[in-house]
This record gives sequence, structure tokens and C-alpha cells, in this order.
Amino acid sequence: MTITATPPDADLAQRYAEDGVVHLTSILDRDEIDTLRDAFMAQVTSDSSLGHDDGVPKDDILARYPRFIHPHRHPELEVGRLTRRYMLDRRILDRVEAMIGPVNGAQSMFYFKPPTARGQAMHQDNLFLQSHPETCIAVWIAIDRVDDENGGLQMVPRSHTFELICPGDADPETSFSKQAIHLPDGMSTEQTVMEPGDALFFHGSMVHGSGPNRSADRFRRSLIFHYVPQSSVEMAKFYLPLLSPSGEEIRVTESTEGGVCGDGWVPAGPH
Ligand SMILES: O=C(O)CCC(=O)C(=O)O
Repeated sequence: MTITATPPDADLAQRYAEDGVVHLTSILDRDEIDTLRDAFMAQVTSDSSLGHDDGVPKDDILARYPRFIHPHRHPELEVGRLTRRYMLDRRILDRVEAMIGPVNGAQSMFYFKPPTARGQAMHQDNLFLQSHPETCIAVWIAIDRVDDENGGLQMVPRSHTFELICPGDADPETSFSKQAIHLPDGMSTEQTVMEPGDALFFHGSMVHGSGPNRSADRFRRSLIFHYVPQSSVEMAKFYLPLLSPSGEEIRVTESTEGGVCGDGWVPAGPH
């Protein structure tokens, strides 16, 4: 399987059900992408305290450019207002709803991934979000051109049909995140290539991750949203409250952590 761009007139529900990942081009316009990029760069260079503490050493480039988690919860900041607006943007929600029906927003993230930064080891999102009984969906929007060299997303084709797998340790040379799914024999990853404004929509069981940014001078920035079906009644506490399409805060039952890794297992941070 090759993750090729999906034609705009494709049956999104069918494509998503079959492949678990849908690549749509030009979801956002270039001027919107420029605005997002400039706002997040201004924020991280003036004050990076919105960044998540992934426990990287002080001299790691990711200490200067930490990933932002839940920026939509910061209406006092330009990046917060922009993120919330796009999280509820109809161009995105309409596509998500065409694939899985009505949803609520669960998470926003912005990754800077400057040159030399490590990637994020292979994982499945719903191990962390714990959305039940229906899984989550990710919308991963490229802010820069992304490919193999600057650490674009890699996917295991059709792994959305897998059960959740309990991860082991990640390789700290290539991944800032500490846990990784070790791929069973015979399974390989596929590299995605995207232009600024393109989006990947993918299933909560899809095994995905990214390698280091090996480029000399190309950031690999991305704006990421996670949504959960309105029919899901349980969710990990970290993602509550959810955000409805009309902007209301929604609370569902907190999941009990552990899941496939057993009771007492706690994820080493958000995914
Ligand atoms: O952007 C990356 O490198 C990883 C992001 C990711 O795993 C996700 O959005 O779930």
C-alpha cells in the first residue's frame, strides 16, 4: 500500500475504513499555514513555557523547541486562539465526520521538530487517549514540506485493524518518547510525503511515528488534532474536558488506566 493523496471526490468513509489513513491535500491555504507557523515560532522563541516537559536534557534542541500540548486551552495567547479556531474549523470537522460521524475535540498539539531533533517512536494513539468504546482519530497537518529527510510521519499500512499493543522501550538515540511498539516480523513502515496545508487523517490503532530530522536546515512543523466520536463515553483524564463542535466543554467518564498493558500501567506522558 502506498499512502497517496486521496482525490477530493473520494468516498472518505470507505477509504478510511479500508486504509485507516487518508491523505488530503491543501486542507488549509498557504497564507493560513504561514500565519500558524509565524505565531508558533514567535511564541516558542519569546516564551516556550507552553511546551511539554518530555524530560529531554537541557542541551537537547527539543528543550528549546518543546512540543506544545493543548494550546487550544490558552485563549490569552495568539497561538491558543488560532489553534482553537482550527480545531473547530468546518473544513476539518466535515472530513472527520464524513469518516467516522459526529465527534468532539480531545487534543491539540504543535510540533516544531527543528533540524537534528529526534523523532517519536512507533505507537498507537488510543493506548494513550483511551477513548471507549470507539477509538480516536488524528488529523496531522503539515506546516512545512515533510518527507523522510526532515522526519515526516511513518505509518504501518493497515495497522488500524490491529488490537492495541503494549509498548516496550524506545531507542533514545532516535526517539524523544520513551516507549515504542516493536514491529512484528514482516511488518514495515511507509514514509509519508506532504506539502504545507496537507493533512493526514488516521485511526487510533494505526501504528505510526517518526524518525529524527536529518536535514541541515529544514524544520518539520505540524499542527495536530485528535477527535473522539460523540458515542465514546470514556476517555483518559488528560484529555478532559472535550470540546464540542460548537465550542462547549464536554465531560465524559475518566477511563481507568492500564488497558492492554494491565492495571497499574501508566503512559510515560501524553503520546
Ligand atoms: O509528529 C510526529 O512525529 C508524531 C506525532 C504523533 O505521533 C501523533 O500525532 O500522534
